[in-house]
Amino acid sequence: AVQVHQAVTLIGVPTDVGAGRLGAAMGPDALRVAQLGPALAHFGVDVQDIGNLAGPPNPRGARDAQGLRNYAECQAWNQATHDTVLAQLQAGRMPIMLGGDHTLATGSISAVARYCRMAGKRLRVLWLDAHADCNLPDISPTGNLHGMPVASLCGHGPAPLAGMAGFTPALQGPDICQIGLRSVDEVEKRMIQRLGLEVFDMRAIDEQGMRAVMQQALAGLEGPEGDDVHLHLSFDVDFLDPDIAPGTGTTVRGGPNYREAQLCMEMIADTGRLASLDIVELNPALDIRNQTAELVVDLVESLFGKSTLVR
Ligand code: B3U
Ligand code: MN
Ligand code: MN
Repeated sequence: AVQVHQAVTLIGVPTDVGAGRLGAAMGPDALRVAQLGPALAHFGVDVQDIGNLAGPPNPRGARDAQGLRNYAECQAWNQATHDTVLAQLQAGRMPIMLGGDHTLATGSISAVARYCRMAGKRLRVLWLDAHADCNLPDISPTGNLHGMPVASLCGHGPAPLAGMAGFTPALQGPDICQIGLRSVDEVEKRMIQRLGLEVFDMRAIDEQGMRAVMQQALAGLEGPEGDDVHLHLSFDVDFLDPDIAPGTGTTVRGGPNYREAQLCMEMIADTGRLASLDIVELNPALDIRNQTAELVVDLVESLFGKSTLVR
C-alpha cells in the first residue's frame, strides 16, 4: 500500500561549485516557480519550505594539486547540507533537497547514513543518473566534484568529504543501486566493480524494460521485511532523456522517456519506503520555459502516489 510521508521539508541548495558550467544554482527557485511545494501540499502532505542554504559563491577555480576544482567551496556546501538534513530527519521530517549540483549528495546522504545508524535503520540508495559519479580526484577527466559523490560516500577521496557521516565509509557499494547509466568513464567502470555497486544501465532498461529493472532494484523493500529500510532517492535530472529534459548541464541522449520515468517513480512510490530525496542538476539557464522543472514536479507527484491506485 502507498504510504505518503506526512511531513516534508524543502531545502534549497543553490550551488554549482561542483559542476562544469554555471546555472544549477538557480535550480531551487525554478522548482519553486514550477510549484513543487503546492503540488505536494495538494496530496495532504505538510510541506515546509525553509528557503535556501547559504554557502560560498563559485570561484570558477582551476584544478588544485589534488586534481579538484572548488574543493573548499564544495566542502562548505556539503557541510551545510549535512547539518540541515540531519536536523530535519531528527525532527521526523522528510528532507527534499532542491539542487544544486550533484556534489550535494555527499552531504545529504552522509546525514542520512548517520541518522540510519542512530535509528537502527537499513539504508538503501537509488541513484538515477546518466553518469556513475564515482570518479576520484586523480582519475576524473574534469576535476568537477559532481562526478565524484558516489566514490566519497564509499570512502574514497578527500577525508573531509569521505568522513562526513562521522564514520567511513558512509555506505557500502551494494547499498547503492544506480539506474539509467549511459556515460561512464573507463576508470569509473573499474570503480563500479571495485565498489560493488548494483547497476542497471540503459542497456538493461532496453533489454528488460523499466518494470523488470525496478522490480530488481526495489526487491525486499515491500512488506514486513522492508520495515526497517530507509529509502533515499538521489535523482539527477540528466537521468531523463534530453528530449523531455533539456534543462541540465551534461545531457546524454538515450535516457528514459516520459512513460518509463513515470513508471520508475510510481514503483518507488508503491514501496512506501521513500524517506529522503535529492533533486539535482536542474539548470534553468539551459531550460526551455521551465519545462524540465515542471516535468520534475510532475514526476515527484508520482513519487508521492499521484497516479497510483490505492490498494
Ligand atoms: N564523468 C564525467 C562527466 C560527468 C559526471 N557527472 C556529470 N558529468 N554530471 C566527470 O566529470 O566526472
Ligand atoms: Mn549525477
Ligand atoms: Mn549526471
